[in-house]
Amino acid sequence: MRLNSQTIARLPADIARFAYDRTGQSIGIVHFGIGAFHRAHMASYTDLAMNAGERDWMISGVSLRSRSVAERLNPQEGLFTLTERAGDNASTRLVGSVAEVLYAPDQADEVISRIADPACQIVSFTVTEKGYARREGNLLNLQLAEASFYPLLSSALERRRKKGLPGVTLLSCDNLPDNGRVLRTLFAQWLAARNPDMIEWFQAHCSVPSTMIDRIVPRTDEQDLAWLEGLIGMQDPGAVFTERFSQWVIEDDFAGRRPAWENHGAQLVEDVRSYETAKLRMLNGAHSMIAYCGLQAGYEFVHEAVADPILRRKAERLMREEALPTISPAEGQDLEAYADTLMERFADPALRHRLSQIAMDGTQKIPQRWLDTLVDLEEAGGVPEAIPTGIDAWLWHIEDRRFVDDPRKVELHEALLQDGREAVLSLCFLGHNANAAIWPGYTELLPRLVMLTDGR
Ligand code: CS2
Repeated sequence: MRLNSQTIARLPADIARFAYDRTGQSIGIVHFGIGAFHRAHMASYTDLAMNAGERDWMISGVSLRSRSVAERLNPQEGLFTLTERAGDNASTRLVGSVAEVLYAPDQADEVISRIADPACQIVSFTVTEKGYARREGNLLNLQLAEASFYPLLSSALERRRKKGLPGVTLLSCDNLPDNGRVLRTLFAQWLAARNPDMIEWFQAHCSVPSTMIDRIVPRTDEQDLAWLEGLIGMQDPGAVFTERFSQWVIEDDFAGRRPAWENHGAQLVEDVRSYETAKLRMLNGAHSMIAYCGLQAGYEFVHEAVADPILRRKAERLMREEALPTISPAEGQDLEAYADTLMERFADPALRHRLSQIAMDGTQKIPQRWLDTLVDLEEAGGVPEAIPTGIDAWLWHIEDRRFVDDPRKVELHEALLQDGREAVLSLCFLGHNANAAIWPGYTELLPRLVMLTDGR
């Protein structure tokens, strides 16, 4: 038996579920990149909002590269369970906010018409760092952008303009600094190159707020699915598993309507920057270090790596002595307490968060997680120690071909073979000269990076 609208009635009574009628509701959100992270985060907040009586916030999920989520969710009409784990406790609830999953390469027309529908208010994104097709210095790589969401979004917004419809809010939920500004800048570059007539309308009618999103969502595996089947008495291949913690800080700048997510734990603020910097440099910075150093030490999961006193000390040092001093907290933001909570979250064995999941796409993650910290720390006269160990472990990681999952992996290996580690650092973190001019801090950083990681 498989989860769907017919079998819901046979779920055990203690599985919490929504009370709203899904069938009469319009799609108010189109989401690019409907992976586990979106389902455990934004889809959950939106489900709670509809459960509290709001209407027409059903989500149309779009997959850009793989059919897998569509194959898991469409046969069950978008329904899935969300399990929160903490220590020995787990609680499972049914989420109803996803209406469908479209596979963009086959269903471009459907994607465009969902966004160009008057009911659509928000287009959101968790396409990962590489999905933005961004080169150093916030420049768009047009060729890579072609295979991402850019052409669909641009055609859909053009259709809205032609129909005389209002603009939409573009909501990036990816781990990039200033994600709203980055998306606005890159999309404007796309329009300038491919659809210049649209630039003015886009700038005048659409808003692109920044957000900070935080929830650890390990990749679901067979063991999780088997456990769930035992609990609910049916199969749910769309299930997601996460921690209890969840945070969402959103810049309050919407072009149209939005769900009252703030009634369900989200914070709507004027400026997200200090939250975002703390999250990227402390949480994600420590995560990447734990991932590369942990793999190097032979561990598989985050909780195992932080149980190692040496790695734990390094993670503490990275967060408290290297990242923390570079962040100016917002009023009421307690960064020491934040570091305490992070260590607790990392240590929870219930999450079974694989180091290899975090280690992927290092070239896309390291600049905002480590290099920005290094630049600011050195400027303030601080001496980094944990971050260079992390860089060294990342270099070890890419030297070992078996592990590497990175969009620049071919270039990385070529640089490594021909000119060694220094060439890799300069290739990834300086780009060519044109970009070095845009990231001046990094030009000075290179010789330091080489020195810091040399001979370890
Ligand atoms: C992780 C993040 O995979 C990774 O790179 O660092 O996905 C992390 O779990 C989330 O940002 C937590 O909010």
